[in-house]
Amino acid sequence: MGDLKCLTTKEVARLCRVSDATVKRWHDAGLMESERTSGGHRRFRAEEIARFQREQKLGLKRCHGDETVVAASTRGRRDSKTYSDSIFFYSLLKGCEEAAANILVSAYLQGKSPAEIFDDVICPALSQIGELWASGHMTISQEHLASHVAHAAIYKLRSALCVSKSAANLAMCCAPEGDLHELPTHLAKLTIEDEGWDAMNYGANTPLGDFMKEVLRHKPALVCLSATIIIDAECFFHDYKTFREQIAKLKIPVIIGGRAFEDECLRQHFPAEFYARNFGDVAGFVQNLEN
Ligand code: B12
Repeated sequence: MGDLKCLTTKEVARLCRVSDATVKRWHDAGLMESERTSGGHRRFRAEEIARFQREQKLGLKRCHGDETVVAASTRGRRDSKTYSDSIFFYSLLKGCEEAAANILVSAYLQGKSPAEIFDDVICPALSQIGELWASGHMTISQEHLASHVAHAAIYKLRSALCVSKSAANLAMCCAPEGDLHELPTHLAKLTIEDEGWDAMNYGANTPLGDFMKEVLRHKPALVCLSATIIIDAECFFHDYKTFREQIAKLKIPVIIGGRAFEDECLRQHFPAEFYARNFGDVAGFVQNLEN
């Protein structure tokens, strides 16, 4: 857990999706506590805002369906780590974008790093969605809805993250041609940004040859390659060999990650400076690069 953060009135307003004046009114009515800076400005402790959001059910009001159904099913679950993790899963299932976003932002405000949120909340929930789909308990449409809600919630989380405006280091991320899974490279990008770097995500289904040209143009300090599914292994292997040769000349380190690379035999064909099992690994590698 990182340090708890203090928020300005404007930041609280943005998180709660209300005006600055509304936040001041809530504060003056005693609904939320704050401290004052030496200049007399309000500063809100993150856990106080998380409490307020939970109590006021902010972010839940646009949720579809019956929340009690979600709560009832959650009580029966024993495999999720915490109540909010399983609520996140049900928010995806039920298409509750606001609730899903609220859980992620609250976790962040309580001091979890983005990498921890990705590894502990988002990935397990999507794994469960994938299992339901694979076992025929969920239709493709339902899986699509859940994935879209996850994407939307992550975009909302990003708006709460402190992203450095002019970072010295750049990382470039992509997933290879044929792989349509968008989230891994997006999460890798956000993880790297949270370490104070700049990051560009070219996303899924990117031909490696094209990406190479971009890498040569921008000369990043790091390349992050994710593969969930490799459609044409022979072609990818061939393209990666050329890619790797070029990139080695520039001495740019490469991180590989993703479900496809969990196969150790396959991994041997893709030499890289680092194999990341999760986003915590990515954050750690970036920190080491800086030291
Ligand atoms: C959403 C989804 C889709 C969506 C993607 C939409 C989109 N715009 O992104 C769509 C509908 C396109 C899709 C299609 C398919 N999918 Co799909 N999909 C998923 C689902 C539910 C979530 C994927 C996701 O974003 N996960 C979030 C990532 C971050 O988590 P993760 O993959 O578990 O990754 C872990 C690690 O590998 C690591 N990690 C992952 N990536 C990276 C990257 C880096 C850099 C690092 C450091 C770490 C890292 O972090 C995670 C935590 O440990 C997964 C289920 C699941 N378990 O994830 C199935 C899943 C990946 N899909 C699967 C399948 C089979 C398919 C299809 C073949 C189905 C079909 N018959 O058409 C197609 C393939 C399409 C293609 N050519 O790519 C299988 C893959 C099985 C396998 N072989 O491994 C899964 C696991 C479902 C399942 N249980 O069977 N899918």
